[in-house]
Amino acid sequence: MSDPLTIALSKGRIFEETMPFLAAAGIVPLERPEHSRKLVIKTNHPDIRFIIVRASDVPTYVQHGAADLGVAGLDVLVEHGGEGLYQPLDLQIAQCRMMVAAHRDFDYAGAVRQGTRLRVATKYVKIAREHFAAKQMHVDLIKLYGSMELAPIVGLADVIVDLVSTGSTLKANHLVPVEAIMEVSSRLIVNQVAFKLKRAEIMPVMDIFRQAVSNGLNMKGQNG
Ligand code: PRT
Ligand code: MG
Repeated sequence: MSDPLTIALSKGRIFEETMPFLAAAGIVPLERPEHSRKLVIKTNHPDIRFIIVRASDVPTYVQHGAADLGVAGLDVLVEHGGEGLYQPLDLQIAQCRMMVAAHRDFDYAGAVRQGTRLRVATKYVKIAREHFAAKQMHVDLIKLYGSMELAPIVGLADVIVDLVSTGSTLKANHLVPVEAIMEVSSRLIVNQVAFKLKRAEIMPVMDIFRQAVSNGLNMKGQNG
């Protein structure tokens, strides 16, 4: 018997929105990550298991072959760089938008016009750096690991770069989106070496995802 295929997922929206794709092929987890502390989750399919890791660690596990496949947001993939990864499929799940946001009283357009040097707080340093470089704006990047919305309120930064889905987090903190950077959705990723060596095992799993995407299953699976 060969090793099971390992699929790296993060708990929360990625796990929840990925399950319908596999359920369509009769593959279901034997446990739910939110009800279990287990980080390795078996499925009813003897050759497929999940590992539960931080969203930003999914590409790293797949890159190094600790997982054969994974599901990761485009935000996470751009920050990671995509080395060693094959990205065959946009699953169109966990959709959101990378945006620049500022306090509602901050004159972003004016700052851009005047070439003001902005302080930008973000978890997405690479995306932010490339965005402002393309606009030929000089910025000081401040790396944060969460709660970016706080930074403009307490004067740590002029603007933030963060993901926005409903916009309610920005609103609750008196922030407004001032510029869109990119549309974000989650992708199936595959270890490039595994794709060659375990092609016979991986192709059927990729086909399950591909079929489910073309059937629009991602829309039914969305939980916001
Ligand atoms: O939470 P943790 O620190 O462990 O990691 P994570 O935030 O990276 O993981 P998770 O599971 O929250 O997100 C996984 C992926 O979901 C991300 O990499 C994105 O590709 C995608 N996604 C989709 C989102 C959102 N929508 C989203 N709204 N990720 C985060 N958010 C956050 C956003 O950062 C902000 O704090 O939700 C807040 C805004 O939401 P709204 O609805 O108030 O606009
Ligand atoms: Mg989160």
